[in-house]
Amino acid sequence: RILVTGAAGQLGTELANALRERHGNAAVIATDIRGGNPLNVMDKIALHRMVIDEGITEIYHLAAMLSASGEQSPLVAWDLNMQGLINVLEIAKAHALRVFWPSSIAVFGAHIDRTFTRQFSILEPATVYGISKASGELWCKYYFEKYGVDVRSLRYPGLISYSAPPGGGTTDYAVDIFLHAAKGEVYTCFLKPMTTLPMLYMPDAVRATLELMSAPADTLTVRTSYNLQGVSVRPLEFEAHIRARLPNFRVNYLADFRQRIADTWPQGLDDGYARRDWGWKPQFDLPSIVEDMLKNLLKSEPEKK
Ligand code: VAH
Repeated sequence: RILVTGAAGQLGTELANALRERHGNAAVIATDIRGGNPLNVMDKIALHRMVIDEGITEIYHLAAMLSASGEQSPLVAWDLNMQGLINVLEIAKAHALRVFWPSSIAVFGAHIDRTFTRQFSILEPATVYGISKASGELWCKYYFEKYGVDVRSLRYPGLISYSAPPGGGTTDYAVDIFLHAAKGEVYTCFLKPMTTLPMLYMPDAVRATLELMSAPADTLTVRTSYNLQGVSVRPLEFEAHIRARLPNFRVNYLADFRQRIADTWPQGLDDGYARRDWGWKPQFDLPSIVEDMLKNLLKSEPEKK
């Protein structure tokens, strides 16, 4: 059976649903720090008990604190992101479990080619979240090489989705902008209009994850974490594409502390290793993302009286 931690988050919600569709509801144990099936990944005993009691054979370990929240509580973010992962890797070693763990473009910082960031570039993250993800990648490679733990990882760009609200990410403006547009509200964007960031539509991110996890182990040549590129977009472009569909939509730009975080991140990634090793290819471009987001959000918006 499959354990999903952080299953109430933006990615966790969708991955848990996709895994249920693929393996059946009974095959997936979706947990989060709160909710019906509470699990604190910092509690190694509780995690171990759940793995044994539920007959877990695979863990999607998504519980973590994202970049913006992490900058508000650096040591809490470090503890959760690192101890949570090490607890999972230790239990995976003891029970020969397969593991998926999300990394992020946040592992990159200074001294890289930001427009086309290669798979093996210098990792010099400027956020605690990025430091924890860069360290986590090295821990994953260590447990793979030293103990044979089959742990796999993806460096996600910003994720765009409409089902679960994002929590504390610097790229979350790319979700909030759609939520405001669908409600007919003005959106105040916390990044400057020309801030280019790599983004990925959630259906592409979920498919990439399931494709990576079903690839034969001997075809994978990256055991830190695979770069993944979707579309590189600026807030101004989201605004223009949304306004083409909703002519009254307006955006104000008021950069905050998250601008400094975004300015350290890549604007586009070289995902050649993912394409070569397991056939990765995104299916959504900016127009189709805008179309699908608004179609789903407007469908659920009560008609303006
Ligand atoms: C964040 N959405 O903004 C996450 C992600 C690349 C960004 O890691 O923190």
